[in-house]
Amino acid sequence: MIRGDRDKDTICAISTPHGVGGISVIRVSGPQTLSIVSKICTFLPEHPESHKVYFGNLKNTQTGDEIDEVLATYFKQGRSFTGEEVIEISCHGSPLICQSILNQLVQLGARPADRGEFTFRAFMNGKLDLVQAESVLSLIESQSQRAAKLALRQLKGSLSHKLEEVEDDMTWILAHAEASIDFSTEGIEVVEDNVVQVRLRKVEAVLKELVATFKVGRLLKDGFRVVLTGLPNVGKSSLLNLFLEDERAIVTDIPGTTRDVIHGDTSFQGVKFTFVDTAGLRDQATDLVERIGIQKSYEAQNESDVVFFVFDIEKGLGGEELQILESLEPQKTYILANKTDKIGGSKPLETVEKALKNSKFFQKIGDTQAFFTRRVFFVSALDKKVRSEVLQSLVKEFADLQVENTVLISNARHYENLYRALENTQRSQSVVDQGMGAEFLALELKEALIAIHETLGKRFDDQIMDRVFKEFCIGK
Ligand SMILES: Nc1nc2c(ncn2[C@@H]2O[C@H](COP(=O)(O)OP(=O)(O)OP(=O)(O)O)[C@@H](O)[C@H]2O)c(=O)[nH]1
Ligand SMILES: [Mg+2]
Repeated sequence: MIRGDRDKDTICAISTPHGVGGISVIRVSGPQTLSIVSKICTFLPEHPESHKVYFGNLKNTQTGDEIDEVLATYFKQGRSFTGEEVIEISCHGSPLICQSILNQLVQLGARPADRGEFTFRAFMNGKLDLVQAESVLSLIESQSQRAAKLALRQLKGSLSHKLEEVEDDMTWILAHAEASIDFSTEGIEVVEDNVVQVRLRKVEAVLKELVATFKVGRLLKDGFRVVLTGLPNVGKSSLLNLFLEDERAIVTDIPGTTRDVIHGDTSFQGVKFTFVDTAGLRDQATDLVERIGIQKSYEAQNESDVVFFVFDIEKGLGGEELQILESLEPQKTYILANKTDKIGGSKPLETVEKALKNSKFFQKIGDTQAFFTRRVFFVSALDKKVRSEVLQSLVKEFADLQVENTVLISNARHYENLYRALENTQRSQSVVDQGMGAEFLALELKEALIAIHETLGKRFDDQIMDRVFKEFCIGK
């Protein structure tokens, strides 16, 4: 993919979305930028000022024909996103115009950029560390306000700083451990074990905290996936429409109306939610289409963060309902007792509790009291207020961290690395506890440090680079 030996090339790409738009931006970066662009943008002065915009006609060098009226913004080396000399050409947003400008640039010696190559160069030139490079992508792709905020804070370095603190502590311990190895033959103790333990505990605490934020971080970044499940005709599709504020799914009083899986996105308090409606579950479905729908419904449940188990309060929680409930994972299950309007809006919590008491589902719940207060809702699909009541409680339970002040991890690569660092740190502690000697401590700590360095990109190989930059598209 991205190869180091081509890093001296001057690269170019369209950095705005492809297709027709008001304007498009073509980005050119590399040592030859000014000399190449000057040939088509003859209005540029010999020594343009950095961060200044120049206006003029962009011309075809062979025919002398005018291609477009453009704005060219100049960034001098060291003061651009990539760290190289950069010119951004804003032209009119026609794919044809963009393509002919790109053709011109390539003919004059620029090379079309690879995926993420601008960000890659920013990383190689020390403008960003790897965590920040990844946050550029998260920011571009963020689908909710909270996700965008999280990405922006990471771009500004919140996570990087925290990791650098961990790195400092690890380096300190490692240096002392290595010194101890050198002096061990002379019987000199460089640092006392308890001093090392204190530092290790500090590192462990920070890593533990970060690793634990991944669940929330990932939900903030990707949003919640909520699947509605239950018997046919209980009101799953009606509730989907209510949550999406859109008549997305067909609602009828015929059991077995929904057969396919229906998705829709919505956002609440800056968090993205994807709702998934599925076929009602029933054993006696004889229709092939419905049976396939039911199969898909089970698959959707497995892929979800949260399951809303919906039942009809008028019918109550009978054997069939309990059978479905027992197949669900309690940690991600919410119970929505629907159609309360039919029983005069009452909320017979005791009845639900009683029905659940003898079920296997109940036995799997740790804190049953908390489950009943937080996870059981009495709703009516006819009542618009239900949307905010239920979503509010989800946000509260999963995402109500002070996003502004908490450093969260939301990227699987970071999670894997930090988890690895945590394990090594914990092993380092037992090495010290057991008095196994500085060599063993150094060995474990080096591994932990490698994991931190790989996260920040202070150490990398092709595999790491590929994993990070393959997610990017061309022009970023
Ligand atoms: N009174 C009342 N009727 C409801 C409520 N929710 C749904 N219904 C009605 O119940 C019937 C079934 O609703 P759906 O939303 O299609 O139920 P479903 O669970 O998606 O059904 P399947 O797709 O067949 O599995 C429709 O006639 C709805 O109008 C509610 O809260 N109160
Ligand atoms: Mg339905």
